[in-house]
Amino acid sequence: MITVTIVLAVAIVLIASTIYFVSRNSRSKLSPPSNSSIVTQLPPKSPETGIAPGKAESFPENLVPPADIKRGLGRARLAFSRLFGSILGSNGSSQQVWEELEDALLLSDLGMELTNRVLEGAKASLESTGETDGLGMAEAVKAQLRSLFVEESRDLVYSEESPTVWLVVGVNGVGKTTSIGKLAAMAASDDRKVVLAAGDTFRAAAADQLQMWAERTGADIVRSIPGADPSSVVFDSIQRAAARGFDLVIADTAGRLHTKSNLMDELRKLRRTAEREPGHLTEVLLVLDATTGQNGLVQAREFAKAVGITGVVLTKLDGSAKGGIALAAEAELGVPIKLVGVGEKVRDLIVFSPDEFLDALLDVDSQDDLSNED
Ligand SMILES: Nc1nc2c(ncn2[C@@H]2O[C@H](COP(=O)(O)OP(=O)(O)OP(=O)(O)O)[C@@H](O)[C@H]2O)c(=O)[nH]1
Ligand SMILES: [Mg+2]
Repeated sequence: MITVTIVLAVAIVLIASTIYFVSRNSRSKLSPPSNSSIVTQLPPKSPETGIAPGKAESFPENLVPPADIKRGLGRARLAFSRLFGSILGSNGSSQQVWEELEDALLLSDLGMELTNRVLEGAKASLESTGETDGLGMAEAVKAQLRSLFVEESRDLVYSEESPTVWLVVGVNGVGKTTSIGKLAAMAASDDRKVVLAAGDTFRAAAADQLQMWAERTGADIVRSIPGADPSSVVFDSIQRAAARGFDLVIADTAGRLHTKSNLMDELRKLRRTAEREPGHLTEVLLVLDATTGQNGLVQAREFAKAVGITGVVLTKLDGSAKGGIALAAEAELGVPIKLVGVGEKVRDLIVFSPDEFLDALLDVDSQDDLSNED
C-alpha cells in the first residue's frame, strides 16, 4: 500500500512538471526572435475598423489648426521683407541697392557662392529684359531664389506593399524625435497605422520621449534597453508591422555615438536592415536645424554621403533661423525639403512648398507687424 502511494505521488509530480515545462516552452516560442527586451505599447483595436482608437484627430491639440508657413516663419521674414520693401522702392539699377541685397543674402545664411549666383543671375536677367525699375529687380531676384530649389516631388512616399519604412537621421538635438511624433500624427490622421521604432538606444530617455509621442498619436512603439543594437529594434518593428498589417514604420536614430565614424557605420547598417523584406524603405529623411546655419550644412553633407537621403525636414524655422538656410540646404544637398518644423506642437509641421515659402518670406506687406517685434 505504501509503495503504491509513493509511486502515485512520484507520477503526479512528474506529470505536473512535464505540463509546466511544455507550457513554458510554447509561450517562449511566441516571444519576438530578438534577444533585446522589447516593450510594446499598442492601444486596443476598435472592433469595427481594426484601426487603433485614439487616432491623432481625437487629441485636443489637434483641434488647433495646422501652422501656416507665413506665421511659422517668424523672424526669418523680417530681413527679407524689409529688403524687398527697399528694392521695390528703388530704381533697380542703383549700386547701393545691389550692395544691400548682397549683404542681406549673406546675412540670411545663403552662403557666398549662392549669393553670387543669385546676384549675377538677376543682373543678367535684367540686362536681357531691359527692366530698370524696382519691381523688375525684385521679380528677377525672386526668380533666381526660386531656381535654387530642385524640381522634384515633395510628397512623402509610401510603397505599394506594406509596411513602408522611413528612416529619420540627423545630428543630436536637431528635432528628429519631435518630427517623428508630428509625422506619426500626420500619418494617423490619414488613417495609416504606424509603428515607431525607438532606434536611438544611445540615450536612456530617447525611447521614453518617443513613447510619449506614440501615446499621443495612437501609434505602436517597439523599444529596447539603452545600449541595445538599433538594427534589432528596427528589425523587430518591421516584423511587428508586417505581422499586424500596419502601414508604416518610422525609425528614430541616435544623433551621436562615441565616435563619428561609428555613427555613420551604424546608420549604414540600419539602412540595410530597413531595406530588407518585409520592409520597404522609401524615405531616409535628414532632419536639419535651421538655426545652425552653414555649420549644420557641413554635417548634413556627411549624413547625405554616408546613408543617402531622399528628403530634408528643416526644423526650428520659427526660432532665430534666417530664411536663406532653406535655399542653401536644398541647393547644396540637391534633395527636396519635404517638411518644415515651425514649433514644438504636433501640428507645427508643414508640407514644404517653395512658392509659398518665398511668397511668405518676401511678403512686403508683413514688414510693419514684424518690425513691431524688434
Ligand atoms: N521651436 C521649435 N523647436 C523644435 C522644433 N522641432 C523640435 N524642436 C525642439 O528641439 C528640441 C530637440 O528636439 P528632439 O526632437 O529631442 O531632437 P532630436 O534630434 O531627437 O535630439 P536627440 O535625440 O538628442 O538626438 C526639443 O526641445 C524640441 O521640442 C521646431 O520646429 N521648432
Ligand atoms: Mg531624439
